[in-house]
Amino acid sequence: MEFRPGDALLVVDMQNDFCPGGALGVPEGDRIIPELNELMARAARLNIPIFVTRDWHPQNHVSFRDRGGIWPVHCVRETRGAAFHPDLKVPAGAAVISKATHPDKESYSAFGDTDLAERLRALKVRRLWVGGLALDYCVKESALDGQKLGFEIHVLRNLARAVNVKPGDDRLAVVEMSRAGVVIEP
Ligand code: VGL
Ligand code: ZN
Repeated sequence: MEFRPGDALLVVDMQNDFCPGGALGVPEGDRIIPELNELMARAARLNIPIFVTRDWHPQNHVSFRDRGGIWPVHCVRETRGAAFHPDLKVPAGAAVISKATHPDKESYSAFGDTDLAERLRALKVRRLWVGGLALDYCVKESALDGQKLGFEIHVLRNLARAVNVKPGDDRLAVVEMSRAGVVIEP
């Protein structure tokens, strides 16, 4: 792919807890880091805005099993598990977007309860390239929301990995995004 003016790059939840060995490890989640690093470096050189999200939960977040949710405790803000993977090279100018910060609200989407849409509009962004974790949760919901908000969304399939709670969730996510008008890039 090639960046052009009006583009932005969104790197979703490349945090320790979503990588193998983490509290909610996504299979091969760390394998996409080198290519994401290259892409972020390329975007930075071209002055393409970069947004890097992080799941940033309070310790009593509603998505955790001890509160009736479906997930183990993960990405508790300020903890090691919530930190970006140490190999991820976030360029100096990138903006960090923290999401799902409210104890009683789940938000898989990078657009939920954040100012991401406003910031993209302020930068005159029309097209958004998306990669990261997890394809079947936060990447998918961010892509669907972005599309609804009027951005042209391109998901970089090879720069994302799925949790696959059920086998095939990755394929379902791709179908759902395609149907909504999201472009799935190889
Ligand atoms: C995510 C499960 C729970 C994600 C966040 O980033 O995809 N998945 N919280
Ligand atoms: Zn979460």
